[in-house]
Amino acid sequence: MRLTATQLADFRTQGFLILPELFSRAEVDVLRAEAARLFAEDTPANIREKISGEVRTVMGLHLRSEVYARLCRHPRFVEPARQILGTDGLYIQQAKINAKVAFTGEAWQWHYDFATHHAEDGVPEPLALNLHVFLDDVTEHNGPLIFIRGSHLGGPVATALDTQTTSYALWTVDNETVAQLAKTGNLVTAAGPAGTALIFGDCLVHGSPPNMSPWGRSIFSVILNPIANAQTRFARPDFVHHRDFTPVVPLADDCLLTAPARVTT
Ligand SMILES: O=C(O)CCC(=O)C(=O)O
Repeated sequence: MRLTATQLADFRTQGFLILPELFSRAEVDVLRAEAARLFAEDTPANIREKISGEVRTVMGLHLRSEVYARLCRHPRFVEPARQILGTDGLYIQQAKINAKVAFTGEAWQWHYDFATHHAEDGVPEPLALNLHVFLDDVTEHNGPLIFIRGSHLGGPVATALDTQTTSYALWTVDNETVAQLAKTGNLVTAAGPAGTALIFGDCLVHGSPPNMSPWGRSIFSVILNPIANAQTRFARPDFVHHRDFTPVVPLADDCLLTAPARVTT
């Protein structure tokens, strides 16, 4: 799969792409069935919400599941990432599902990914790409991601470590900066049916509100980073920030539909 010249230009100016129907209903069904098994596991790699105790994030996916190991190497993710970054030397920096359980799923504060991966893991430059696929229909009601269009254009903005708001420590952007950036870029809700994909850059400011709707929301995320830009600090566990810099090699386009069920890597 190749991005068009228009998509590449949009990515550069907006900082993100929304790709409807990148994955089929049959592929999403495979991912959802496997996700149910992973959510039920009792492991430190399943991060729980501060208030409800429900699973908020399932981390280290590619180490726990053949299906998700394949998704991280899916050509519909890897080829656009190679195209945007201009290199085939990419590795898996992080692979997770972020869930927001109906009525109780908590927020993700305003942030951009590089701030945390730079401060906590010593990633040198804001080059990594975050690639998502919706495992549920995502609407304005069930806690969608919200992007500030073009908020990456001036480079990394100031951040501070927030260990209080949720159970997951994050370097976050303050309200004044968000207000300033939103004056220029405005806010864009990343919504769409299950199977929709997102690609966004390391300095794009984004967040998501709590889910007070009766509909759950799960989104898969893989961050691909150039091997030449790998972490220089190794304090966080492997399932949070992955330490294997082996280059991702794209698999066959039907790799999800041919995946053996319930086999761990
Ligand atoms: O799942 C969400 O709502 C937020 C995800 C996010 O901020 C990220 O993947 O960087």
